[in-house]
Amino acid sequence: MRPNKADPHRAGLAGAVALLAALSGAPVAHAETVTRLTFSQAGTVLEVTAPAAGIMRVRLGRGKLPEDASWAVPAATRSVHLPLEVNRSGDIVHLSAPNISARINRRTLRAEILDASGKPLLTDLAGSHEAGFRLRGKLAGADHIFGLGDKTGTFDRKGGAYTMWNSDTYKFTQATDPLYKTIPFFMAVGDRGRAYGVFLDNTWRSTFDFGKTERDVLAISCEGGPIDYYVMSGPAPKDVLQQYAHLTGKPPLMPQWSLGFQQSKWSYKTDAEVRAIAQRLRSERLPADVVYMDIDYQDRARPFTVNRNTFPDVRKLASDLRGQGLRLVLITDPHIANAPGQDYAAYDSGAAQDMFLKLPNGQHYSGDVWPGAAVFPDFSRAPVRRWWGDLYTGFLADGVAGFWNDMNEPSIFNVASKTMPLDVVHRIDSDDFTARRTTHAEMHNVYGQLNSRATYEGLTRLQPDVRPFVLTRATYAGGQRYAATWTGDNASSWQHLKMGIHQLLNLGMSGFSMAGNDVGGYAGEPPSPELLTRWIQVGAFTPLFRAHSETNRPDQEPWIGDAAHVDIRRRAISERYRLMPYLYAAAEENSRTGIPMMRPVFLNFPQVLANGDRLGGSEDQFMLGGDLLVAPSPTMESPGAYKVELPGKGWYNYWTGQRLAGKDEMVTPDSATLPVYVRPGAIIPKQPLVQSTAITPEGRLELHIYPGPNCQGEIYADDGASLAYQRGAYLRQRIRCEETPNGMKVIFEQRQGEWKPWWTGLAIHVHGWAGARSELAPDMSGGVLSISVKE
Ligand code: NBV
Repeated sequence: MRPNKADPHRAGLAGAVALLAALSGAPVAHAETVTRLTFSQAGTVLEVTAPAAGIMRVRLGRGKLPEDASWAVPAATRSVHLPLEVNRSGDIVHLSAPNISARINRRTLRAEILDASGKPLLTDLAGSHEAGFRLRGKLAGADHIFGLGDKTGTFDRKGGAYTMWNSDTYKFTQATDPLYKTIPFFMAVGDRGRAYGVFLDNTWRSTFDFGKTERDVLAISCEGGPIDYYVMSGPAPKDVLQQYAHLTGKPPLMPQWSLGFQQSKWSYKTDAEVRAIAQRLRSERLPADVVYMDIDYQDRARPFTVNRNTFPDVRKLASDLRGQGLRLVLITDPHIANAPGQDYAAYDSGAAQDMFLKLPNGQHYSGDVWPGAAVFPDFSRAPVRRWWGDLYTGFLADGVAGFWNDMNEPSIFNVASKTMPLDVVHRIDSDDFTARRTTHAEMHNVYGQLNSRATYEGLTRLQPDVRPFVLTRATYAGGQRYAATWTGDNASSWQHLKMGIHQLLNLGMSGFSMAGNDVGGYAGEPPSPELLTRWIQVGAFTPLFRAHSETNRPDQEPWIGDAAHVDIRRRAISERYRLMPYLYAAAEENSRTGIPMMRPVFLNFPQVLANGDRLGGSEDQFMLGGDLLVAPSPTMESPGAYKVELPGKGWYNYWTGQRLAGKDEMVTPDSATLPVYVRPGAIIPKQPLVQSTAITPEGRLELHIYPGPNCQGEIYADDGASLAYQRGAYLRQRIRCEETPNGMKVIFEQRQGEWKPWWTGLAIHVHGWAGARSELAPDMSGGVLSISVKE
């Protein structure tokens, strides 16, 4: 995509085309292969590199190339330049790297990126370079567009236009845009799941128009910053997500407890209230791992303080909760009270070390938030992030397990813009950026990401062998390396429940797998018992399962309402704990590959996309891992029957274990059961019910086998909390099954890793086969088990 003031079609533009640099050393005129190609034409410079197979990077600038630095793509990834094979024919220079190529017109500098077979993916149309820039491109084979983070609008972004500007959007709706996060990455998916991706690494305010204004034309407008984009050639949707993860990073494996049920509310206001919540979770036998403390635990809403009247001893509270298998997560907002001379350590140490953002006149910028007037750390400086990280020392010593970075768009009260003035000065001093001053206009969209990075890096430094848990509201591409996220201030409505699923699916396709919605809804009218119940049922199958609601609302904990509802909710939460080995294996896979835990059906089954516009009937379904398909009603609250279309024949009903006779199923909604199906060929590990991941299950690991093609599953286990798994203390084992004339062989492949898991043996359940059940000794070293029972 080429922006240019000059008309790109005008013939005879002055200036010879120069192939400026060939880092391989050989002059291009005589070389077949280079590692970087730079073109210059009429004052515009364009450079093409291939940082990995299937990925092309294009940078373009007026006069010179933009700075080669990024908050999203680490330097080590950007500095790899694969060899490019160069072929020239007239004005066209064709550069090929493995699985991707680019065609550059050296006169117009128009770029076209092609896939491995030479089919165009993104074709540059003329753009412009006035006041920022505008890129236009033709999107080939883009029946559907996904990604762009948390945005609502429609699940499939095709035909829509979206703005990137991190915003505190209380009670957002389907029409609200922008929202909290900026992830300028999307994936285009066409027939039979042929996919490619585009990532514009630019933090400035921008808009993405996917054919809304001009049919089939992608238009990206940016208020400033570099033209620096990557095209990923797929070809499968999973390949694109792995290519994007290669660029922007895979999420760390989070502590296993963060996959447990998390109970939050703004706010549990006293030590006694937090204890009562913990007690009630246990007495109601509602499995849970986390209780959150929102802003009211603080002294006058000042971050990194505690109100000692209401919370006299956080250390004792944390330790007593731990005794009940519960961990504490505390909110720590980025706004530090502007309170000089008041013995407020976070302010005093920050001011003394010049850590806060300033106005152009050199004064601290001060804006109103919870503590009243507040100052803001300049997270674009590495020393500031270090100082911020150290602020967690006390809470860690108290035994607090995780931290919640809210309000980091940053959100400011009492101003129309809801954020800080654009001329606030940031002093970038980080990574491979040139140390320089810039304005908030450049840093706004990355402020939340850098806030969560400071927290994550601080926790890692302070407790090097403990996996951090950080939850952030705002972020930028690549922020998955530091934090989990949630979709902010949703409302308690059926529509939000449905929309929230689409938000999580798109977040998963934007690098953020560990994401959740406030279960039950945060704002508005409180949820009806039915809505709360269904939300808990759905939430139990989403990666981050956190119930949360705003202040001054009736209680919304899972025990609210009549016993029948509480019972359904208890069963949903308990089922998640039984599925923990499966869930944890999906989290580990995500951290290793970038494939999200929660996925649209087409990610696992691209063939559902064969029929053009539709998503194969899967618009309102989602998958957790590779084997479970969750199918709530498309109308959510409606009692009407609906058809569940499954990707192929022979799926199983998760709850009954029965195999479906046909391909699809008519379902009549029933509040007690959320329809969930299992892939034929799945092997799902489950464990005995425990009330917390802190409790080691006793007995056998269950392996649920659902006979079918491609029969396989995986077991993954480690200590759930430390980094010992990186030093070999893990267990990974692939298990396959093969049907034999009178039964089945279960094949345990060679185990990897040294970890000794908790189970004393395996209990094998073969579904769809009457009475097929078998117990076996805990020999996990590999081997074959024969089961000879068949209906
Ligand atoms: O800290 C209070 C709330 C929090 O409960 C919520 O989850 C955040 O999204 N926070 C917003 C600040 C509320 C501002 C009105």
